[in-house]
Amino acid sequence: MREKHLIVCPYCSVGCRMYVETEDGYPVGIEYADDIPGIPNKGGKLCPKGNVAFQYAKSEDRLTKPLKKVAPGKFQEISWQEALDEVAGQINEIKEKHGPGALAFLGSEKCSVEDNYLIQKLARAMGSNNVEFAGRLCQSSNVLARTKILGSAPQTNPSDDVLKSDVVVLWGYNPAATNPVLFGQYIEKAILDNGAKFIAVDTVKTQSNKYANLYLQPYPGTDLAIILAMINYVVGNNLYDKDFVNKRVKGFGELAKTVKEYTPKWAEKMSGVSADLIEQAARIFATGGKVAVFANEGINQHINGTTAMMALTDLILITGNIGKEGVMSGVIPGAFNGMGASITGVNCAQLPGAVPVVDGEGRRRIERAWGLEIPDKPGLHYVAMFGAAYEGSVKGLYIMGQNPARSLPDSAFVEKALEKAEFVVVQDIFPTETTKYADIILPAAAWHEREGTAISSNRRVQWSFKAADAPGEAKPDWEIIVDVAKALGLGKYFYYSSTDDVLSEVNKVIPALKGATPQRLRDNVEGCMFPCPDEKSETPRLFLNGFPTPDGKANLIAPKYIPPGEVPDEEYPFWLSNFRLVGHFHTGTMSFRSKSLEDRWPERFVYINEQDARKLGVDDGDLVNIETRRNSLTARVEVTPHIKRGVVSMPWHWGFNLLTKDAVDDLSKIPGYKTAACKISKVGGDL
Ligand SMILES: Nc1nc2c(c(=O)[nH]1)N[C@H]1C(S)=C(S)[C@@H](COP(=O)(O)OP(=O)(O)OC[C@H]3O[C@@H](n4cnc5c(=O)[nH]c(N)nc54)[C@H](O)[C@@H]3O)O[C@H]1N2
Ligand SMILES: Nc1nc2c(c(=O)[nH]1)N[C@H]1C(S)=C(S)[C@@H](COP(=O)(O)OP(=O)(O)OC[C@H]3O[C@@H](n4cnc5c(=O)[nH]c(N)nc54)[C@H](O)[C@@H]3O)O[C@H]1N2
Ligand code: SF4
Ligand SMILES: [Mo]
Repeated sequence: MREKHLIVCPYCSVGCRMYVETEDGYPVGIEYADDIPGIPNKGGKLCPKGNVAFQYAKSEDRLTKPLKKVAPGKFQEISWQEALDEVAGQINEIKEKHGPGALAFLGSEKCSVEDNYLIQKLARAMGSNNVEFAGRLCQSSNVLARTKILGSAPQTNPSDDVLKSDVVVLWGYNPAATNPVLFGQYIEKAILDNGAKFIAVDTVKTQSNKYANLYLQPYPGTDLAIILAMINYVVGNNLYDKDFVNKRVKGFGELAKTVKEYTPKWAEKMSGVSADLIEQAARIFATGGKVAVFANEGINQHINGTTAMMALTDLILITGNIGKEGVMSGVIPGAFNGMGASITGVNCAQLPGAVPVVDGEGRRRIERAWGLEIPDKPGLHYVAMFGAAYEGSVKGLYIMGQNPARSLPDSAFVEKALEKAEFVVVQDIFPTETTKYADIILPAAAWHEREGTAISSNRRVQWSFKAADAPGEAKPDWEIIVDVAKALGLGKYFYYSSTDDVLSEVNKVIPALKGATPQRLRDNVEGCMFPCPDEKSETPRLFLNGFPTPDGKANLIAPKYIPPGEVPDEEYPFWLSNFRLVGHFHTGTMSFRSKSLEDRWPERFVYINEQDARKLGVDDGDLVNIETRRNSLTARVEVTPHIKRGVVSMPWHWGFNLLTKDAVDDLSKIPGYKTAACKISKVGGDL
């Protein structure tokens, strides 16, 4: 029998919808969801990954039974009962011997709202705030910057507001590759059809940036200098929005004083972008009309990422580009449920609904709802968990839907930390570089094999329906967590027998999701934009009547310049950065298993500027060794005019994090992934 089932795309955060066609319960194809108004991909458009949205899950090496490590690298199938007994026994023992702080948990942007809500509740029920997900590696800089200044972090306006913008800014963001349907449906149309002015800032001249009116190409990690100089120019030339500043923001005087020294000429020296271009960009930003700003990993993932995002938020505020129709800014969680994992409190310092762990009143409200005590001190952030595992204070790791052995910086160190941990549980759909270190592996159902909620980067809460059965004994993540909790003796708090039960509790605990009920989401497949205070309403635009701060005003922060993390020197003379390809996703566990993607994007490469290539004596297709202070990797050369002299950049999907340094931003604790210093030498052989 042929059927079709509506799912949310399991890749990026645009939240596109598609039907999975099944024949006798087996997925056979994707059909466009062109009959649903209101969804991000209305009209049915999909990108190369969306077109093969379930292909990875049909791979023959899916995990189908619980596995137990019997010798290094050797695993044996065991029953679910044995697995649950083993997991609960070890976790309880670690807690008894070493206290709850010796346990650490990871949730995932690859799992549903329900799964993530439960993993953080499990951590807290065990007495530990050590619970994180890749949001720390991804958006934490912008989240912190905007929370401090505006009181709220998510994207401000619906995506189609971009069609009403006069200026579009893409800053360290390549949506043609990373959020392709958002790019095609809205950003490209705003630029090409509506004639919006377009400013792009990126270390690589990408596909997204080809129509830019102004293209700024900084050295990695120097964006902060450019933003400070733009503020300097806007303030110095009286181009700021006085009315908006008077009515809606505080701290202008201090900001104006601080940026005085950060002139465009100074920023030219720091960033390698001419003062003239910086001034032009500032003028357009301040006087060009309504501005839509999309800023992402090119700014976030630096040790000065939070400060740069604070400066950018200041610039948006003093030019009055927030709190109205036709503008846009805010965090862009990257993976399909990054927003959902974030709002459910998979965060060592935040409880569900972005309640700080240290907010006594907020914490007690959640404690009452759960009937559990929550530790009142923040736990360990993502990178610190692995440092603690290495030095021995974290002994038990429960990892759901993360591949830290490849996604964290300095992978060789992370692998040592995983090896040292006493007990590691990994709940995944495939064997990965991380499962190698697991003591117990729990097989999970893939996204289209279960139902659940996902939230797009545009705050759209959507229901995804079950399309097919999971292979073997694999189970939905939420069900596994409930079974583990029961085995740990926490059954009273984990009473759920369906995803509806979990989402109903989420509706009660997180005010912004109160009205996103299971019934509403099932009946209205276009979903709703949170905050949804009740079942009838949603909030397309934020801050129309003030900011969620005590007095309703935004608090400008006066940022000081912080240089990039690792800069070139005589021994390591090149700047090294990295980016994503449209055809691959993160550490590749999914996209490498999709034949059509793997065929088109087969291997690691490095962009090298034409003049550098000549000096190094390398040509297109040659192999080079890229070496940093941590490690080295071989990559195929792609000579290009689209990167600055002295800078090289690579996609990070193929083991790139061997090269990166584990230094983090002091404020947000995001790793400074996007800068390193390297040396390059030509090599023979093959990849
Ligand atoms: N195809 C695909 N799509 C994805 C993902 C994926 O892995 N593959 N991942 C998803 C996730 S989780 C995320 S977070 C998003 C990320 O989405 P993006 O932020 O678009 O991702 P990146 O390509 O890592 O970085 C964006 C751009 O920053 C540039 N850049 C690097 N260093 C600097 C710098 O110092 N300054 C400036 N100005 N630019 C710099 C890079 O050249 C790149 O073009 O993508 C999501 N979508
Ligand atoms: N150098 C460098 N490193 C980076 C970045 C960068 O730009 N440069 N970006 C960072 C960013 S933004 C991010 S978001 C992180 C991503 O870091 P990770 O989230 O660790 O990376 P993924 O490869 O997406 O790993 C997700 C895991 O979930 C599994 N999975 C998929 N579906 C399911 C499911 O339904 N259930 C379960 N249980 N598991 C599932 C996959 O098999 C995979 O093992 O990487 C970070 N690392
Ligand atoms: S743009 Fe993102 S959500 Fe849409 S089909 Fe592509 S990967 Fe999926
Ligand atoms: Mo991300």
